[in-house]
Amino acid sequence: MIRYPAFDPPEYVNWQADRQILDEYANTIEAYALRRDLVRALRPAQLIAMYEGLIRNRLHDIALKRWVKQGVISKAWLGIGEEAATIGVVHALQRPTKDNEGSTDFVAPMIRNAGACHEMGMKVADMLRGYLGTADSPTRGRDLHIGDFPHGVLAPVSPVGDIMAVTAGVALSFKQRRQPRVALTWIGDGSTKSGVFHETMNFAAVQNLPMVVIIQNNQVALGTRLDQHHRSNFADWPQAYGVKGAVFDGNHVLDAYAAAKLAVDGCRNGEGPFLLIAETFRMGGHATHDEREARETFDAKLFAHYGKRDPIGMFENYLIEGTLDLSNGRRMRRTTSMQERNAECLRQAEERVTAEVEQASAEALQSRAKLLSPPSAGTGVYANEEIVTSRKLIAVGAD
Ligand SMILES: Cc1ncc(C[n+]2csc(CCOP(=O)(O)OP(=O)(O)O)c2C)c(N)n1
Ligand SMILES: [Mg+2]
Repeated sequence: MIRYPAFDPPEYVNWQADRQILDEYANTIEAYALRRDLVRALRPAQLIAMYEGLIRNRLHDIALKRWVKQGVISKAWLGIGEEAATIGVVHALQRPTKDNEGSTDFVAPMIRNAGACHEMGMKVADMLRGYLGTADSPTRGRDLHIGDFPHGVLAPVSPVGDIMAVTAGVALSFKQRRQPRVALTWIGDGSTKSGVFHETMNFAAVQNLPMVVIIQNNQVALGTRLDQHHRSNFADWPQAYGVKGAVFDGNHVLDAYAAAKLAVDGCRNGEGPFLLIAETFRMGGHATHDEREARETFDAKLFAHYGKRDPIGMFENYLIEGTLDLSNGRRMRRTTSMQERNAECLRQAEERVTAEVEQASAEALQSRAKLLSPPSAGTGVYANEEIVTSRKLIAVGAD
């Protein structure tokens, strides 16, 4: 993909694929037969959609970073370097289309999983409006935690960990209604230390809920390194809760897809819940304000290690030099002309998504004229303005 020196982590600016790491990437898919078969069954349209999803996620974050540098917003929480753990997973779900209303899966992203919102069908412009707090944003200017029920997206909950309990509630409702739907959430390595994580995992396990939990281990919680807040091996945790689970490469969109698809299918067969662990790395600060601190928090070798494993660069190279011709879906012997065709398919995909995000950014900026009106503060909340301003009810409350 095109690189953006003013916004990309330095490791990505002149990014080149490393032969040995590319071989490891291909071997990861071959390592588990069940995952390998799912990946082999993917058609060009699905692979290109995943590639577009990764690019959309990266460009959404770059648009926000540009706004921070321009002083449009004060800071942004980004998922740069962690996109595969979001995009691969969402593509394993039953996502909203024109004719499947009421039967789709449900996601509860963290703010770092913004890619889940657009891949469930939310418009990038609406997500960006969330950051601007405009009156026409999905939360009508109330919060930058963005979600949208009709698209099957629960907005992130600010106290970390609490979204686990809400997701379990959604999964419980699917089970009680006997709907073959799955609720999926991500939780950071740090947030797994909250009590609600433990309570929810146990509750989901004993209730056999159709719920997938992904521990997104990006090796850090705010400014606290993993080794400062964690002793055990996450891979042992599914067994501790008596649930099925697995580890996947969080920088590998196909591994993420396949691991999530097995879990989601398992939930539909009544084998839930599932606890998956994505191993990845935050390539920036907790948010845009502390990127320098993040560089001081970790050994530069860790940035270098993950920097060579850019989830977009790796997937792009894998597709270009693979045996699947993206232009016609045929498996073929590798040839230079097929590599050129594949590269051209991906270049066009990137061009489409770049135009989409640029347009979204311009549309969102236009919304800045739509400011929130103070009286609307009582709209859309449990106690609406009539109740709040009704003397009678206030008097009852005072009793
Ligand atoms: C209950 C609670 N405590 C503290 C915070 C402040 N806080 C926001 S994000 C964060 C770190 C989360 O780390 P992790 O779960 O690893 O997720 P990551 O940011 O790495 O994706 C903290 C401490 C919060 N939002 N909620
Ligand atoms: Mg973390």
